[in-house]
Amino acid sequence: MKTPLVAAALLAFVGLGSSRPNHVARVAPTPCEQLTSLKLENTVVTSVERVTRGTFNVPASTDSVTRLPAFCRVVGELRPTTDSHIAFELWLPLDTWNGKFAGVGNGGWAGNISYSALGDQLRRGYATVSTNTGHVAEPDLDMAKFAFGHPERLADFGWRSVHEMTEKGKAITAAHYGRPARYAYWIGCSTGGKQGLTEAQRFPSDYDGIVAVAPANNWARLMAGDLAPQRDVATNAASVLTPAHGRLVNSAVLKACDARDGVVDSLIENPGKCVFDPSSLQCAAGAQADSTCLTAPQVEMVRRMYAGVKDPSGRVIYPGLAPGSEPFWGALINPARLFPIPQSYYRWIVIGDSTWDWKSLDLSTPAGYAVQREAEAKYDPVLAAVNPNLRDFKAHGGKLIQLHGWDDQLISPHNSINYYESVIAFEASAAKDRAAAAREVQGFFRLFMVPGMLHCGGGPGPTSYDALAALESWVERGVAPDSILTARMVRGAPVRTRPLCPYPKVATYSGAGDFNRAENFSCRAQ
Ligand SMILES: [Ca+2]
Repeated sequence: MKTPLVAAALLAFVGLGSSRPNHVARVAPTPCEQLTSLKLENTVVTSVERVTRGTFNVPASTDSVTRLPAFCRVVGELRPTTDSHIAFELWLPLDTWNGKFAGVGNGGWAGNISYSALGDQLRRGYATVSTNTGHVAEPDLDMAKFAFGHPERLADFGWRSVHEMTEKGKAITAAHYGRPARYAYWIGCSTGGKQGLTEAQRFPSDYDGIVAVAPANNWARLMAGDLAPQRDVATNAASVLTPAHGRLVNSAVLKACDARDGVVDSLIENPGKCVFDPSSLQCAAGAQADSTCLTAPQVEMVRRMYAGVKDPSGRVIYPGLAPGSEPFWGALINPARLFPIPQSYYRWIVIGDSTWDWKSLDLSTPAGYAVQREAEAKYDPVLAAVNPNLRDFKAHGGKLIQLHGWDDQLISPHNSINYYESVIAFEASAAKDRAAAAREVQGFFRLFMVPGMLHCGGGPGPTSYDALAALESWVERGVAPDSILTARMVRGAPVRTRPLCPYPKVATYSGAGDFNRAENFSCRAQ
């Protein structure tokens, strides 16, 4: 058997760092059935199968992934530490390979293979890989239980599993086709967006292009940002906002800010510039509180949602949600159905006590904030992806497209702006002026804010876009995205198109023509 030796040679070759080699190493392809015999460090290929075109039924689930081309399904486990059990799946197109490799991301605390995302990339012709990040998902408050007493599993989730699956996924891909992939791309949202930024920061030669949507990259502070408003409504019934109140506030916000962008279309192109005072909705003295006005505690709650979570000195430690997102706040502050991702984090990782009451953590007190600071110091090195130094990624030739919905109801859109600005500030600190630094960053990293988009997709705006196609053009043909076309689709047809603009530019109406057509907009700084 010479296959293992060939694989070892290829792994060494791929491991040199560049996924875009000048000399394509061609060796005899390894058929699907023989991929179990590959010898890869800390890796077991547990099964392979040829899957015929059509529908793939997700294991242990009623879900299915449809319209797939035929592929070789590689199932395996990565064991970089003695406590690591990182499941991965690599899907290799049998007849439709585009010569490229795509890693796909996870959501929340992960714990599952992202089958639907694998299907998306397989349909495009990619050899594509996903990992469960090293644990099997558990529900609700137990989502983060996997890390209790298992620091290596937390590291697998935090940064290691994606790098491992990428390295080994590339090696298996190269062995199967007899040559390495020409380009490698990352596509992920939320935790998947964080995973993409983690790769750019820690393993800058893993990917040539990264799409990072709504990244949960400022992890410890995001947990604080999502916990604090939940605590507010859980401990003070007077601050609860019903869906009717959400709609009430949204109507007033649109009245104040919709027309600011020159188009009355129920969309706010730049919520960062929207000035709205919720006290304008406060019930008149003596009036019956109902869904047509807000009580004083409700006004205060609306203010908190926009302002974000603050430390005891009043400094914002995680930004709030944007004007326009109010109808969707129930995802976070519905006391009947709270959002467990941060509660599970504090319970199992920060406090480490299954009997701990998450409502006892008041971040606005010195004692509560001390818990937060200690957790940041301990876990940001494992879980966060906030390093503004992307120079090695840039030197590798990497390109990064980050997107964030302005109506995101779970992760503040301002967090993406803050990260983007931090990368510019880092460059500017090297004795350059800010404008020059911004231009330099635009050469490899662009942020696109998406008006009317919720967390990872959907929402009232035009939210159907193809960021990967824009990234492919940038990486493979050097065409930087000056805008990305987005559409609102109704029954498969576009009813509104707009350009998404590289921040800080905003889609600006020309003043004439149909405002539902992108050609009547241009990207301009405001
Ligand atoms: Ca508007």
